[in-house]
Amino acid sequence: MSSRLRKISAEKRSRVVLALDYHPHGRDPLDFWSSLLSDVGDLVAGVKLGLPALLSAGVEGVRELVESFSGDVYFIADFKLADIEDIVRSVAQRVLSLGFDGAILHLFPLCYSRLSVREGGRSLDLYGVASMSCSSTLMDAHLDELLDYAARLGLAGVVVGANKPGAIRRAREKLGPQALILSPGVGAQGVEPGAAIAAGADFEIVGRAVVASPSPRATLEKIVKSHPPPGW
Ligand code: 3DU
Repeated sequence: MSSRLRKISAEKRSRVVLALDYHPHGRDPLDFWSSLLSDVGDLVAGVKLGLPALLSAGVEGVRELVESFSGDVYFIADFKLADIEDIVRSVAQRVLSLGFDGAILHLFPLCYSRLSVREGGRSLDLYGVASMSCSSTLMDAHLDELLDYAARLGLAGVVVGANKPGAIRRAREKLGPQALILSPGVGAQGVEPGAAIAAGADFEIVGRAVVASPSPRATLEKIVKSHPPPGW
């Protein structure tokens, strides 16, 4: 369970996790994402950075972005880790050192038994990918097993595609109210804002619909308004 993500979400009354993958051609990515967050940071509870951000801004660029905004934004590293436990743990440890609050890993390897990662007084929240927004994946046939595994590992939550409301409902049924369900696929991938929350997700992950919008703030305001206010 992530109390920090819920706390920030309640303060800002936002259920949006902004995915920073895209930057306009010719713009310095760090500069673009920093000015975007200065403009819309009050409307987002979390920010998700993955390989696109790491490869374009570099490790030091990512560290700088996280350091600059982590006071009131919850940062999730989305490297969709899928490896043996020792490697996943050592990457997660470095992700925590970079200042991230949470990290996303794949569940399908079934390689893990104890993944908790701490440093000083901080610990990393882990989210497992239980279902993807691609129309059909091998994971779909194993949803229950992936959810059971996430529960056994005591993860903070799971990622479930916003276009799969049945999978979101199933995740909620199996994991209970404390687990956080993060749903990508809203906007650019075709799912209407609010649909995943209506099915039982806690947060909608939105990337290009906001980041590539000519008016990101107005777009985000509309998305935030489409959500019921956080009840935590
Ligand atoms: O399509 P968007 O631009 O809103 O970005 C969606 C983000 O969510 C992007 O970072 C992608 O890597 C992530 N994601 C999915 O889109 C679908 C999944 O099943 C898992 C993660």
